[in-house]
Amino acid sequence: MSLATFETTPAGPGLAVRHDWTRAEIRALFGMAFPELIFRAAEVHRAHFDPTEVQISTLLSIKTGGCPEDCAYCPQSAKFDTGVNAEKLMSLDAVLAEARAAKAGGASRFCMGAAWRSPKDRDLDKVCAMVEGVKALGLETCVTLGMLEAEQAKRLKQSGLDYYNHNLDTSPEFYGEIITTRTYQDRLDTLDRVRDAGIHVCCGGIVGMGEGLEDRVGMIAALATLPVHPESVPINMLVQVEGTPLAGQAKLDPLDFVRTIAVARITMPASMVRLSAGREDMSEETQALCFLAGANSIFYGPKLLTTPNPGRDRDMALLDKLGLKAMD
Ligand code: SAM
Ligand code: DTB
Ligand code: SF4
Repeated sequence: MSLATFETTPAGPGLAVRHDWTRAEIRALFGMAFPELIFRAAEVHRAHFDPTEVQISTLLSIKTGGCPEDCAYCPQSAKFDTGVNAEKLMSLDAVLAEARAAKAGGASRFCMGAAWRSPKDRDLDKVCAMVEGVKALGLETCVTLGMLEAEQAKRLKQSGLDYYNHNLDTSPEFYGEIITTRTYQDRLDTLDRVRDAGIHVCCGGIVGMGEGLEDRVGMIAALATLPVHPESVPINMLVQVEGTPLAGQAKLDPLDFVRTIAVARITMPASMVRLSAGREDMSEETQALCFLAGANSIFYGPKLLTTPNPGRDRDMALLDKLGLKAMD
């Protein structure tokens, strides 16, 4: 489909939520003149959201390191020597103390991550108790625990879980270069189980892993053609960690990161688009362009799961400078 056809989409630019995006259309978006692409994305953004609002989420690694998977980007894989030690699952009290602190710091959403291939049933009981406790504090809840069985997804739903994060990470073609211990189809199956259990889906990917433009096109196409768009789409810039196979990878041009955000916004107009990992090394100008291109969520607080994120003061100063406010 040519750009001209896209321009004449009956419901107007970006107002319709479509699931039939073709790679050709998505490629055409990536290939647009930068100002035109950003204008389109900003137009779609304001049709669905208040463009001056940004959701503030806090991340906590509830179970760090020692993961049996081989994701080439990840400092928590037991297969790479990254200096991240394997720890036990945190206690409920310790998690709730962190959640209270996150709320006091202005977060409205609390995301808990575990370095598992998939949760064991007895661990899932403990995570369900954490979800219940965090929700009782008035925070939105999200967990990322690896692959899930249908029954496990139902149990998480019963505990009140709002979102489950499970990323497709990249295009189906490039995926095998990054992960060999589970398949793209495994990921899609988990996403189906999460969706069927009635939990909101948080699903996105990583750029800057040495993928080509066509892989970024393929990643967005995979997300935007899901039968229901993920309600939340995290776009991560690879955080290069010494000891992982992707350390020393050529850096992606920040403008190509901004383009990926813009194309995610245009193709999934009603989803939250998260400017996720990679902000520690990102200029204020690049982040401002991401907000202009439709990003409306950030991870807030000095640590992601194991790697640094900008400090709270630095982020508050940036939001203030840009006139952006925290979403309730
Ligand atoms: N183990 C679970 C899984 O992989 O599904 C949950 C935790 S895992 C750390 C969550 C996501 O973080 C990954 O899917 C990946 O997209 C992102 N991630 C991990 N390491 C990263 C890095 N170095 N840079 C950017 N994103 C990263
Ligand atoms: C997501 O897409 N990004 C977050 C969240 N989901 C769980 C994780 C980023 C992790 C960055 C590497 C680290 O700190 O270990
Ligand atoms: Fe394990 Fe998740 Fe890291 Fe992959 S991304 S190695 S599954 S913690």
